[in-house]
Amino acid sequence: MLDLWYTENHTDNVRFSIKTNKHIHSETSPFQQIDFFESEEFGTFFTLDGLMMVNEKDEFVYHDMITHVAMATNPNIKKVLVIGGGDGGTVRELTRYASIEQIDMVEIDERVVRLSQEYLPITAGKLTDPRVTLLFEDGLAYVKNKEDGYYDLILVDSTDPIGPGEGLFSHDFYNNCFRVLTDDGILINQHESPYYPSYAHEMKRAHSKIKGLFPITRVYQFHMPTYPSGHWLFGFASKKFDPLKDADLDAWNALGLKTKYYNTDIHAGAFALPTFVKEMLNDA
Ligand code: AAT
Repeated sequence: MLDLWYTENHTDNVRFSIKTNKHIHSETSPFQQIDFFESEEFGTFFTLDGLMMVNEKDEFVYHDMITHVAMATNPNIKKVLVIGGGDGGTVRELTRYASIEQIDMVEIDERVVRLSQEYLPITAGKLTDPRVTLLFEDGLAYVKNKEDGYYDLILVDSTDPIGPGEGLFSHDFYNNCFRVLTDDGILINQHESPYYPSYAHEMKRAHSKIKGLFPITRVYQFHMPTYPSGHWLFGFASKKFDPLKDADLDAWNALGLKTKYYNTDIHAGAFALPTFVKEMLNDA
């Protein structure tokens, strides 16, 4: 029997491989190369331009952490914008909150959504929730044209800053996010990884831009087995709420949501960063 391995470069000197049973789908969309695979260890997974985006086994870590930290900080969030996130996992977690009234998802590549609906119903299953509006356009242009003070929460569930995701790491983009957020709005953004220098460089760049715009800026971490180094970060930027001082963790627990990674101990713990990460962020 032939061994079929999916391999991606995490750096020029480090590779990560997954044994696969099947290469289910491959196409080049107008924006990127899209591939879906089936594997024993990670179930179905898909890659964009040769980088792991989502798999059935560890997606809960990422989607819990992008969503619940902000939702526990401000339980009154009603209007949410998701940028990217075509697999639907972030939207799935948001739809669990009865209090959320509107979820707009702006994804540049409709093909990611349609293929996820076909092959990854585990993440895409809630994209048909009546509160969800799908918009297929560039998130950068979307926030540029949106009116001031509209969203309570923006979740930037984007690819890394290469290819179509590049603009979602620009000063212009973060500035427009600030503008379209309400006075107590929160922005969660892709913050890359502190470990390998090429990723740490992007982390610092993103952080320095956001630090100059929002009064409250924090970074929190989680364990993502299939992302480079397994050590991944999101940025928490906000106009009013501090994720540690202002979070109503008892109120979040009272909602009774069952989660597999996030809990209110993790909420506090995730903001405790290793010394080398703190130093890099202070320098940023
Ligand atoms: N839920 C985790 C999945 C992703 S995929 C990120 C999505 O961002 C992709 O579907 C991609 O098409 C979309 N995207 C990229 N650029 C833009 C843009 N400019 N506007 C709107 N959507 C965009 C995240 C994986 C993170 C991987 C970290 N290594």
